[in-house]
Amino acid sequence: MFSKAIVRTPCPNLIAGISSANLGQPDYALALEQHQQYIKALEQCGLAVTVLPADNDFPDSCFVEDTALCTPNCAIITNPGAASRQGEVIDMARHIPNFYSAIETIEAPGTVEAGDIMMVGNHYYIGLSARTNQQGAEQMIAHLEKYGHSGSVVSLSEVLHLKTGLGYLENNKLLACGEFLTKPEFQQYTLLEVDPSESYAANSVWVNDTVLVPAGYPKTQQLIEDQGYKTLAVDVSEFRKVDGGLSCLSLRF
Ligand code: CIR
Repeated sequence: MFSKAIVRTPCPNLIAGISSANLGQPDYALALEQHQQYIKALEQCGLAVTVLPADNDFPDSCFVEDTALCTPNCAIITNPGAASRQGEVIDMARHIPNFYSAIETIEAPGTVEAGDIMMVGNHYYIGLSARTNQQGAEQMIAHLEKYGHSGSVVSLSEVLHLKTGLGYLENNKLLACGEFLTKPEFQQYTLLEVDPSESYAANSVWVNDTVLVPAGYPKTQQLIEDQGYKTLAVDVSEFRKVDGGLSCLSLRF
């Protein structure tokens, strides 16, 4: 179970966030409203949410998930692979000591964005992507092992981050689409196959027995409900325009 979350208010420069979506620029006012609803959803799931202020120097800074990995035993500040995002970790590193005493960092030439990391119990799958490299993953695994966790790498080629295409819903159930459906390391889980027309909804998030699902993906919402989960649909349409999803908008621990 999680008890806390950290989010960061989107900044006006969000409209200049890195994007491959081809969906136009986010509507900033609507993004702020959706962010408020997102915070409410986390609170409804029982989390105490710390809201960090907007930082207009970093267009993608509301996607806090990428800047740190928060485990039960330690926090690891990442080194994002996207050059425009590397400075985001400086401010995050100032806040993490409010929650953790055991803190590690990923150092160049290693890069990691924690959207590439999926927690399954005590084990952490680390996607090797355009943003997370082998050296970063190796540093991450060494840090995790120091604190009693384990980690392993997963290759990926079709999506931005590992959790763009995967969502672990606890109870051995794994929401997956595309390339992840056939990877040998995930065959031990009950795979819940996301329809390709709703691949964005693979980034749904388990939070204390409720699954947050992006609004507008009814097949995936039904698929998850059919497994006995309570769901909460949250509209993140403006974040999708800059390749962001539900998980990216918070650190949950
Ligand atoms: C980026 O490209 O870095 C942002 N526009 C989106 C980050 C999404 N984060 C995530 O999937 N964890």
